[in-house]
Amino acid sequence: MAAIPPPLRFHDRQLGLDRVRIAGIVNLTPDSFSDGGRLSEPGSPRAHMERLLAEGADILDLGAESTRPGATPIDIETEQARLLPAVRTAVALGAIVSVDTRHSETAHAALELGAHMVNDVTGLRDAAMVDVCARHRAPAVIMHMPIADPAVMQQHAVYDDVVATVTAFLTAQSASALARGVPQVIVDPGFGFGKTAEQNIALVARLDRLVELGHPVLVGASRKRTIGDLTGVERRDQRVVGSVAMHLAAAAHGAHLIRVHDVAAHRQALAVWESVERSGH
Ligand code: HH2
Repeated sequence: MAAIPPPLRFHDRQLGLDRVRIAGIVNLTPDSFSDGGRLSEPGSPRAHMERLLAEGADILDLGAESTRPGATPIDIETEQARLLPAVRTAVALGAIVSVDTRHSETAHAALELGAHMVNDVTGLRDAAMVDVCARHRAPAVIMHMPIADPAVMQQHAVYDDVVATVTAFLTAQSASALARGVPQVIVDPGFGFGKTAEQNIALVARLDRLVELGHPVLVGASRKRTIGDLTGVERRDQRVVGSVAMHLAAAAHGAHLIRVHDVAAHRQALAVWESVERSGH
């Protein structure tokens, strides 16, 4: 068994990784593929965040720009107008707040408001994003995508060896981020980001390769296309069981954090799975 990475250290607290931690997804985008804009009505994000926390989310991951395949990008002003009020609310609720953004200006503004960490789906390719995380002493999620553009990423799902390519990218990006002052990094294979179902499955099956890097590992498969492909379930909100199964497989292969829409279902599944894992038998 690989050693447990040290706790995530934030400006006002720590989060131990001796058990699998749940990041609850808060989509503040009108075109989010999973929530279908449900959260775009005023007043609703707060109730949603309260529910995720009550269900046992360890972290809230707030994002305002859809990164679904083919999504159109939004400008920074629109992103911040959607995101920052929710960051304020999440901080006031006492949550550990992760901001899912690829814009360093937005990450900076959110961290100034008390957010705890940055989740960058473009894998800290932007030097300004590295500087913001370093300056705020904020841990950062480095996710793999083959090209830093969700609009065309599916055209880049071509790898000689997807596990080797993703491992090499995350190794290089983490070393460079740490060298430039980011205090801690979390690595993420980028399930569904410029990858086929088979490639996503390979990455979970060989998650040990990422665990060996010694950083916390995050997997986000929640309600994604691959879960639909594997189960034949078209409706995203009906992919909960498939998502739980994929995340338990990820946990069995060493994931420390999972990013999910359905916190209660995952909390229940982890309670049962961890009872066996941790029983010492
Ligand atoms: N997946 C999505 C968004 N952010 N961040 C990390 N670290 N890992 C992921 O796998 C990941 C992510 C896409 O999922 P979702 O939030 O459900 O959809 P949308 O693109 O509409 O935000």
